Amino acid sequence: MTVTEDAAAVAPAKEVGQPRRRKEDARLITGRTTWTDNMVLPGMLHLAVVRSPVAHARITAVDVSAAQQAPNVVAVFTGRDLAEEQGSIPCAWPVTPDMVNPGHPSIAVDQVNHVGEAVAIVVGRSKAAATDAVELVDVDYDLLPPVLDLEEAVADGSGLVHDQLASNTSYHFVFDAGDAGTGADTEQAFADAEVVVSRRFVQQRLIPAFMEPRSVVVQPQGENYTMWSATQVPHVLRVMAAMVTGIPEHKLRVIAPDVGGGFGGKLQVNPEEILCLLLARRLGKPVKWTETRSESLMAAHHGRGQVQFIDIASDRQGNVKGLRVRLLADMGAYLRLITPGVPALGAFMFPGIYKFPAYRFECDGVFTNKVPTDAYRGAGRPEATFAVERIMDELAVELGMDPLELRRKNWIQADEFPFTTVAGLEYDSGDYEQATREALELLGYDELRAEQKRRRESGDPVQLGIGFSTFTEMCGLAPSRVLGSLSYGAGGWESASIRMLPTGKVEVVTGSTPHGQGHETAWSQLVADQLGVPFEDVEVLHGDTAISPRGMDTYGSRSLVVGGTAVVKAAEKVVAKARKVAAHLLEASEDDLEFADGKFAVRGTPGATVGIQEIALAVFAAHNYPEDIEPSIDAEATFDPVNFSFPHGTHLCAMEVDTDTGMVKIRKYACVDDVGTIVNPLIVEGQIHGGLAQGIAQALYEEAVYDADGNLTTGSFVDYLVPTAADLPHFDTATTVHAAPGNPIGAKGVGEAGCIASTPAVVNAALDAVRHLGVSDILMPLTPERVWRAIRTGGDGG
Ligand code: MCN
Repeated sequence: MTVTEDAAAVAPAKEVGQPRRRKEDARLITGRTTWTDNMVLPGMLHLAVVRSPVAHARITAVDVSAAQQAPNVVAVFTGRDLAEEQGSIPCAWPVTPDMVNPGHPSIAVDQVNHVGEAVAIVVGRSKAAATDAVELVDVDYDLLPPVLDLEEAVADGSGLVHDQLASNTSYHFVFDAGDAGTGADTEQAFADAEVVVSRRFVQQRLIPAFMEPRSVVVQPQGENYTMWSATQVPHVLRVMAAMVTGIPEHKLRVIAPDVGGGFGGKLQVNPEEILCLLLARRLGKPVKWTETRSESLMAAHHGRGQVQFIDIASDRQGNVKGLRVRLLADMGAYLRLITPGVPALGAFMFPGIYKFPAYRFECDGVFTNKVPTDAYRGAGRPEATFAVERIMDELAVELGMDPLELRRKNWIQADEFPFTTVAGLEYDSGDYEQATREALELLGYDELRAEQKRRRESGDPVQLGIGFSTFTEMCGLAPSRVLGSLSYGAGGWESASIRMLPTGKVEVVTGSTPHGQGHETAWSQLVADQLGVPFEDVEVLHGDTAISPRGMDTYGSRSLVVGGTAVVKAAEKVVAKARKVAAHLLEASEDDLEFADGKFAVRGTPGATVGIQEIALAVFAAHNYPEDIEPSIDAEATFDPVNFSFPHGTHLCAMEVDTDTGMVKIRKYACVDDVGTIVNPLIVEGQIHGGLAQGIAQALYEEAVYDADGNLTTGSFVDYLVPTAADLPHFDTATTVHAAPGNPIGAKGVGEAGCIASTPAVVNAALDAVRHLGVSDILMPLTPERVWRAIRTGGDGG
């Protein structure tokens, strides 16, 4: 992969780099917008879903007669009723040619495979009527033993989730650097190594827990359908929904209005979206569905869910020689949009920032009787970062080395970029040493180490630990030719168009679909600089397939790097077109024109100027433009990156552990991230804070827990512990800037960085505090009970 892009094309930054407050926030936080559930359409019907209370069973009978008789119920359907038309929820990422996909009906037909799976649907004239009638649907189940544990699911003699399949394994994916030609033979490296450290880590299941629950409204108008959905991916959804339902794509418009968070959880084609479309077609009426919070926790896809077996090889001086990873990845009961691709994406990130000469990765995608997993902030990369940053600490302990010195010895040096890793990725730019130096200072490292020593020596019941995480990630998804070779339905390009309106105001249409990331503000900053127009004169339109017909949507921290670059490129074309009109109006040659601050000026002729905003009016109203251009100052551009972008950073956590009670408290958290050129530092800081909250939550608070029957016992926010601001420490954040060479802005993604980096820093800190008490691992989340037990028993607290 080669990285080339002309950085000179970008206009001087005036807006870019400013901590502009987000222009979208006023309407978002004062409720002056239309969320999907606010939509009320004439004659609208409401959908409620009958969900399975059991994890694994054959459906022997579904009696809907009482529900059908209930007041204000219009219709009740079972999976069998819709068997002909419901198709299968698509999976767009076949990670191996022989991947097994059992298919995923929107409503179960013969068998249910997880608690919360739809078994019937009720359509009512009101939400209350539909919801009440759900209680009247009588389903008989013939129970089957649930398959819940990943390691048991792949053991000989395990029961099967799908009994028509030969095993619970959907696919076996291997990346071997020796075979790929990107590294040495891994088995040999391990055979020759002086030191080998092996560990088993568990990535618990997490729930994306977005603030706005999933919600969808479909309006039929003759043969045409408009779907409003709280989705991250209106463009992808339109293509997939057309394929599943047979509704022609050009008859289907998908709108993602303002969306209250997604975190990967709304990167999906949901059964309920398909069902609303099918019902609107059958019944000829608008249909709405909005989930309750407990439905969301139970039936929206989960994230993570891996057991990781990881081996690291090294010599006695701490020069790493090889890395070997074997993963069991929990797919849940079905493959959803990119379920199998999530661990496969992580495959390329396990080597982290280190120069491993040999690397082998193997992953089994495993079915269990739980709700499917899929993308959750970081998708594969937090899991990989956790494993490598944890095992580096374990190796340091084994070698009796300082964990930072071990990292320093092995990480890629600043003068080695671009660097091709053993996993075959070309890291673009950065300076790990600089970020680490600044993070140590920000944390007050030396003082905290001294305090740790004092507490250790005095036998203080509250011990202090310091944890490291030095990370990079592949984001800015993605070069189409890389992504296209791995999946279908998703390329990595993004499109934008810009039109100057007659009064000089500017409409920017983007294919990215913000759901909390502030694109309206950041894109306005980019355009204001490029066109030299006021920030306030720019309006950014998005999330509607009729308004922005071409788009690949928002995930994988791709929007600025890919979508923002498309905006910059469209702006360049707008300026080029306006230049022709300016030359015509000023009766000058295009070559004699300079463009700065929104004005074209004739070089050497003071006073001969015309503004780009005036040009728009001249073209519209005065028909004053050269013959060889069309009468509009607009342009469209698509950008397809040649490489991923690789933000990096060093995160440090100082943690107090009360050895009497097992309570942990983050004493200080400092991080220095490098996300290349920063468009809006306020947004970037907010993104890092949000990511940190989620990464710390994985380490300390959140876990989707199932009981022995496969019931989700964390089915409400009383049990699923999403931290509030009060549970989190102050974050000391800073940035270094090493521009990305792969896009003209020089930006790298930031949307997932905090989430990827923070989890291992927190766990490493806790272990650093209690390792002298014989603790070498604690299962996440680090609840007081687990920490206490690990201290008492020396196990992992489980
Ligand atoms: N930005 C910047 N300078 C940079 C990098 C980014 O100013 N060098 C700004 C961008 O202009 C954009 C924001 O930071 O306004 C995030 O940009 P980017 O890193 O490109 O990420 P995306 O916009 O593609 O957002 C996706 C990312 C992901 S993958 C998840 S998950 C996530 C996240 O964003 N989900 C979120 N942040 C979220 N924030 C909110 N509020 N809600 C979610 O659901």
